[in-house]
Order: sequence, then structure tokens, then C-alpha cells
Amino acid sequence: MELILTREQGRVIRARTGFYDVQHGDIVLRCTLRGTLKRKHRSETGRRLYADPVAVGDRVIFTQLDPEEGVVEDILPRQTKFSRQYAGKQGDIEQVIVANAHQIVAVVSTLMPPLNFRTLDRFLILAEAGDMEAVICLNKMDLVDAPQRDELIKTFTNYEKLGYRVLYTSIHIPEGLDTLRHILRDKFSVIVGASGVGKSSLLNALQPNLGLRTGEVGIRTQKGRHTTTLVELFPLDIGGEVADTPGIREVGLWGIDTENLEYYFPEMEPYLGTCKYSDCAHVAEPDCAVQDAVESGEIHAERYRSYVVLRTGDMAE
Ligand SMILES: Nc1nc2c(ncn2[C@@H]2O[C@H](COP(=O)(O)OP(=O)(O)OP(=O)(O)O)[C@@H](O)[C@H]2O)c(=O)[nH]1
Ligand SMILES: [Mg+2]
Ligand SMILES: [Zn+2]
Repeated sequence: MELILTREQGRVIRARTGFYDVQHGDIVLRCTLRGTLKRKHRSETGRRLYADPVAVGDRVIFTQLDPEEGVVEDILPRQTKFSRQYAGKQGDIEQVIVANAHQIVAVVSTLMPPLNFRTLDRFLILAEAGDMEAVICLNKMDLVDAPQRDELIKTFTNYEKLGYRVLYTSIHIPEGLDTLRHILRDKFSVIVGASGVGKSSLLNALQPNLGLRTGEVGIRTQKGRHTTTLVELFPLDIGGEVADTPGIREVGLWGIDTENLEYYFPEMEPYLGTCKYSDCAHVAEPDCAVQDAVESGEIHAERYRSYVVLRTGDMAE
């Protein structure tokens, strides 16, 4: 007779709404959620609190039903989470994209799609809010010439000064890939970034047996085609694990009080408390030390632009 597992611990490696692939040793079971668990993740009025109560990376307690299926009984507390704000039918709710990761690798591309600092800064803030380290990966370096390359490296030095590790990669250049491999080794990482920046391609380049699907970027639109459609966790041959994620269209901030947004911008710290008004939002107020620091170049203009966009809720960018 087959052994049926009861209340064992497993790990969610794939999530599709309502169904979760839970790994336990060598077996993977397709699981649903126990009704009591679903109710636990609703407010008293029955409103949903999460886009989905379970995320990839979650450690769960499950019971097996048959050789292929099971049911998730409980979710163990999360160490970290990578969440965004999700526009649900009943208002904004939290979407946990990956739970328990050590670090995020925020991928942007030089061109195709064009470099977007707003998106990058949103990812960095979400990493901080979720208690994870963040590494920046500027991909598609093969698409720029030497002077453009130098200019980009100069711009990204600013992020290095803020304490972020910056990698310059191309799927066609082995050097940067070696550094990326080194960064991912023995850690649980989550790869994030807009559609088409090359997240899945980078993982394939590091480990061809992953065989992830990749898609062309539209020449006219300069946008990716949302080729990866679900979050999936993979073990790496070199040790560690990585979650590939779909390109997110709107990186809505979650778990961040915009009134305190300046604390997510480490470069602003030296100036806080020195503006004329103690409740200065550093957007249009007179005698603002932060705005002065932007003027004098001590705070990078692109970073400040991100701050203003997020602080004022201007979603134009
Ligand atoms: N020239 C160049 N092209 C690249 C590089 N990396 C990826 N690409 C191309 O970019 C396109 C998009 O790559 P994907 O790996 O599908 O991008 P993704 O970030 O996974 O996109 P989604 O799954 O849609 O979020 C593909 O045509 C890749 O071949 C690179 O370093 N250089
Ligand atoms: Mg992909
Ligand atoms: Zn100010």
C-alpha cells in the first residue's frame, strides 16, 4: 500500500490561482487550500486580504490525498516577502509574489525595453520593505557602444554608493554571467523586472537545462510580451534556488507609508530634519534641504524624480 503523508512540511514551488505545487523531498503534489485556511486570510467582513494567501517559497503543512494531489492545511510564518500592491475587485490588496527569499535581483535592460529608473527604484523599495537584499542587474550590455557603456556605468555608480551591488550583464558575454552565478550561489533569489529585460534568458544562460521560455521584444512597442506567466522556483546546480517571475506591468508599492517615503531613500537621510518646515515633503516646499541637494548634484536627479513620482502618486511614469 502507498504511504500517504499526513500533516507534513513542504515547500510551494509553483502557484496558479487556487492550485499550488508543493514539494516534499522527491515528490511534488498538486494541492488546493483547506477552506479553513482560506477563511483565515479574509477580514471579518469576508473581504480578501491577499490576492492569494499562498505564495511561491512558502513553507506549508500539507496532507496527501492520492499519489498526485494534496491539500494545504497551514502556512508557516514567512521570514521575508516580496509583495506588491494589487488592484483587486474590492480595492487594493497585497500580492505576495515570493515568500522567504534572501535577495532580489532587479533586472533592467540598456535598451529593448529602454532603461526605466522608476521601475528599478520601486523594486529596490519593495525589497527593503520586505527585508531582502537587492542586487541590480543591468542586462543587454551588448546593445550599447563603448561611450554609452561608460555613461551607464557612471550613472549606476550612484547606486553602488547607496550600497547596492550592480552587475553588468549580457547573455552573450560570459564575464558578467559568472558574477551573477556567484551572487546566486547558495541563496534563494527572486529575479524581478519588466517584461522583456531578459530575466528568463539570464537564467537559461546560467543553467541551460532550465529551458525557460523566452520571447522577443516588440520592435515597434519596445515592450516585452509577458512570456513568463507564473512564478516558479528552481534549484540551481551550483547550489541555491531561484524564482523566475513574470514581468510586472505595475509595480505598486505595498507596505510603505508614502508619508515616510524618504526613509527608503538612503541618500536623503543626511538632509532630513534640516528643511525649513518640519513636515516638509521635499516636493515643492521652499527652503528644502533635499531639493537643494538635488540642485547641487549631491542627490541624483533620477532618484529624486522617482521619489517625487511615488510621493505624489503620479503614475504617469
Ligand atoms: N541582445 C540581447 N538580448 C537579450 C539579452 N537577454 C535577453 N535578450 C532577449 O530579450 C528578449 C526577452 O527575453 P526574456 O528572457 O523572455 O525576458 P523576460 O524578462 O523573461 O520577460 P518576461 O518573461 O516577459 O517577463 C528575448 O528575445 C531575449 O533573447 C541580452 O543580454 N542581450
Ligand atoms: Mg521570462
Ligand atoms: Zn524638504
